[in-house]
Amino acid sequence: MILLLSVTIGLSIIVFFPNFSEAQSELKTFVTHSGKIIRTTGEIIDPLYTVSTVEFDPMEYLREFNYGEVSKLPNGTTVREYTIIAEDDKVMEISPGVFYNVWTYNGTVPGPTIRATEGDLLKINFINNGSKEHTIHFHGIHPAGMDGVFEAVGPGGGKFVYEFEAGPVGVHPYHCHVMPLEEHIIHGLYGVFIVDPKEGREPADEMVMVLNGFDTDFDTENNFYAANTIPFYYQHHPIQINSNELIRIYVVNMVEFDPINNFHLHGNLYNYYPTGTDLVPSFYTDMITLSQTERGIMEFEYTYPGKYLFHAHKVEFSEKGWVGIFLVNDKTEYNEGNAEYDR
Ligand SMILES: [Cu+2]
Repeated sequence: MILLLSVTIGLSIIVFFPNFSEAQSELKTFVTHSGKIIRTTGEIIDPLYTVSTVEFDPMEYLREFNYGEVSKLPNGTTVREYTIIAEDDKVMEISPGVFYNVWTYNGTVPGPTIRATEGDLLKINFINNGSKEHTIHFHGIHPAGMDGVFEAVGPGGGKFVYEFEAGPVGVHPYHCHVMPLEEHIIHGLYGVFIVDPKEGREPADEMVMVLNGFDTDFDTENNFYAANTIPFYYQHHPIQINSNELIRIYVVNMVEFDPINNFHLHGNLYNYYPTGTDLVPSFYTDMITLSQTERGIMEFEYTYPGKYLFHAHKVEFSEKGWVGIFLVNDKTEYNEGNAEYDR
């Protein structure tokens, strides 16, 4: 009981008097990659940030789409309204024992996958609850004042409403566009924006993969790479799919520092639609190379059940976390009596 009490008091002191913990050990001065001078013990990134950790489930994120709050204008136009809140004080255990100060949209890295149909009117209520200026810059077509570059949104509850028509059809990134840009992106202020064609796409098992990396020691080189933030996650938790079922992946490369990333699929080839803007695939391949914010749509079906790797063929990236497994279930067998696999 006494132990519990002292732990509680200790924690309260750290929460309410953060300088108290700093005073306990010697502070050293470091220059970050963006030129900022920080003082830290070096043991943890920032003693202020040790009290909260981000919960993120890559399996949930994979197939989660945010269609917003839907309403109609008198002329029949669909309006989709979203609320996105930026924060920059959270810590996430991005790999066992590795804690990193993530900057988040709606509490996660990546932020929510915003989805709409071409021509819908989007209203994005942006609130900046961070300690620095942030914005949302959407890739796509919109008026200059909605670009999230020259309209910095102040910290501590600053607000801005981004309003534009969804377009063009495809898969686009969104990210903060406040300088130093690299710093705002690598900390995690990005997400995916999907614009569906009016006529829709063929039904498929759809998923989103954001290829990202983390520079945990601020030397402008990534220490970890991943599909959807957690290194090796889909290797340890294979993605279940069905044979003879169309799989559609919206893939976006958000890796900074390294000029290229790539996506190799085992035991199969995929149709690839760069940026997803064309409804006819440009390539039939098992390998695409992507520069920063380059993205596209991959479509494939597996004929043979079993376990298949997918990974960066830039081996350094796959060995540092950007690797996963598709577990292909036999559709025939599953249709005959294993309904629990049905999605
Ligand atoms: Cu920012």
